Amino acid sequence: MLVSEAAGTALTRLGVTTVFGVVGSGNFHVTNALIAGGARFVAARHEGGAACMADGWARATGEVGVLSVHQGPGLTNAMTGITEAAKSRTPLLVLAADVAGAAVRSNFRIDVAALAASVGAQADRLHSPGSAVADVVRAYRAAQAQRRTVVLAMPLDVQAAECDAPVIPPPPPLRPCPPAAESVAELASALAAAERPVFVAGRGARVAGARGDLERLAETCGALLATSAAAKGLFRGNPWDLDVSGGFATPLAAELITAADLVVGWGCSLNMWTMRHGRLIGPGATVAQVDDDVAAIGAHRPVDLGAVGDVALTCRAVLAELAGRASSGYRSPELRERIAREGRWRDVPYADEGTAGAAVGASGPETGGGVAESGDGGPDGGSQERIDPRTLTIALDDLLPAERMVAVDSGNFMGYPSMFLSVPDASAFCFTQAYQSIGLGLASAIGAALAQPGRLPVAALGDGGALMGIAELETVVRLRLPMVIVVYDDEAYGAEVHHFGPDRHPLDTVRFPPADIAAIGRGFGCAGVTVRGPADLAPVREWLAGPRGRPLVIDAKVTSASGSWWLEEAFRGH
Ligand SMILES: Cc1ncc(C[n+]2csc(CCOP(=O)(O)OP(=O)(O)O)c2C)c(N)n1
Ligand SMILES: [Mg+2]
Repeated sequence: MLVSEAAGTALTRLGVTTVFGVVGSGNFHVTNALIAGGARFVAARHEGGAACMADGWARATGEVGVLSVHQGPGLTNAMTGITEAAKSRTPLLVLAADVAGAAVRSNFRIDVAALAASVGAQADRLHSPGSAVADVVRAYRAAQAQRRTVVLAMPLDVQAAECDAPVIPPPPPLRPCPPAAESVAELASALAAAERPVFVAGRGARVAGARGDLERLAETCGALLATSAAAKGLFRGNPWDLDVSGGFATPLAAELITAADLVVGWGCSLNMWTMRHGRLIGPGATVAQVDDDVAAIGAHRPVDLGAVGDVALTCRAVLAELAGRASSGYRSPELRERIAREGRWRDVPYADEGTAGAAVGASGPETGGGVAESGDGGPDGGSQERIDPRTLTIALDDLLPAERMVAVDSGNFMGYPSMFLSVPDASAFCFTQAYQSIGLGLASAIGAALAQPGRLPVAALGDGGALMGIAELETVVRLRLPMVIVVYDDEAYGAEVHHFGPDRHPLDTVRFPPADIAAIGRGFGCAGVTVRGPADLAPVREWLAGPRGRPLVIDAKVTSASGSWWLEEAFRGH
């Protein structure tokens, strides 16, 4: 058979069920071979979108995402999404068509390996017809076992050559690595001695499926529980859950983490976001870190104790070591009550800055009426009223079903959905912020939505990021995804306005005239509603009641008087 066919067949035999991409001549045959082998192909409208879909899908399933792109521009278009995936350690395989080795004058020629390496992805290649299947298997397994983003260059001449039908050797069973006994003993001693221990679990804890083990160990030593933003939702429902540590932390979480005498990062890099540049670590606190990657230990901040090992196995070993040394640690009935009372952002009082009435359910003109059946919220009418993004998000948190999948784009707005929308578990939060690119949120929401069809997908976007990634709105409509797309519309690159505004720089380059994003949504075939005050959310309630026959775009004209506190944190890193 042809190498292109053998590669597609091999991938479906390796377990590939879903492929995202944009098809051109160079990836046409391999994509069709994947489909013939039983995989589902999801056509995106831009390779940047396809890459984010594959990334979002991989995050929400835990499996290898697969992206198929044309040579040259197909790959360069996908690079921002690939970079986000690589920096997030998403297991992702990019099937990148490439010109033939001898085609030195081809206009499509780019240095695929250099491009991949420059963004932290691993480069691999179909080297010859005889090695092609082995090359595919190696690339796929590297993505899977090492959680790497791998760009597999597929030269056209190799793809068009004949090879034997693929024979795929079964992989040897790979087991997670246990920690060294000394590390277990050190960590157990530190926990036994701690009076106020806090666990901060990250993506590694989520990937290791360590929730139960961490909860049991935390119970034994009286630790409070928190997560990095990437693992938001991991301890959902646990009464000792402080939610996210870092810029998005509630005042209570920040207070309690700062007062800890031992902070243990579990599969968590303890980076500047999660630790607020170290300000969440109190003076004299001991910092410990557990990670299966030795390079991660101490990479972002000095640690007193480092244990190399799988998070779940290490946790279990420490628990066994602590037998008979249980302590109530940080936990007390009073604190439990405080967490229940003040533990969520929505419990924190704020002054509503909205101009159309502060309370949810307040009376006012229903500018978006009739959205459910007609899908037409009607013209906005040019009102100047604006809704406070906190009030908007709290109202949405109440309206949206608990079984939801939340994907968040980047920008000043991003803390509102991240802090005020709860998620049912860590796999229901898609947070593509490793590269801090705007414009990824909508497409990653599509991938995540396809991964977990039982949950209502919610894409939370800024107006800038929404319009940057708008091409994939057609994909949402075409796939009939019952998605809620909420756009925090401040008619600006708000992050830049708030970054430079205080120093009185001219801001014309980062401000825009009003755009009717609800009408743009309707143009794509969505229902569209403009929200300027709490009362305008009535059509959202109607849409949610069903039949949700088309996606819903909410153009929320939000107040944006001052920059957000988490953004000030971010700018320290610039
Ligand atoms: C691809 C890309 N281009 C530019 C930037 C710089 N940038 C960061 S936030 C931002 C503004 C985003 O605007 P919007 O999506 O409306 O969100 P807002 O900040 O207004 O809430 C820009 C341009 C970026 N992060 N990524
Ligand atoms: Mg904006």
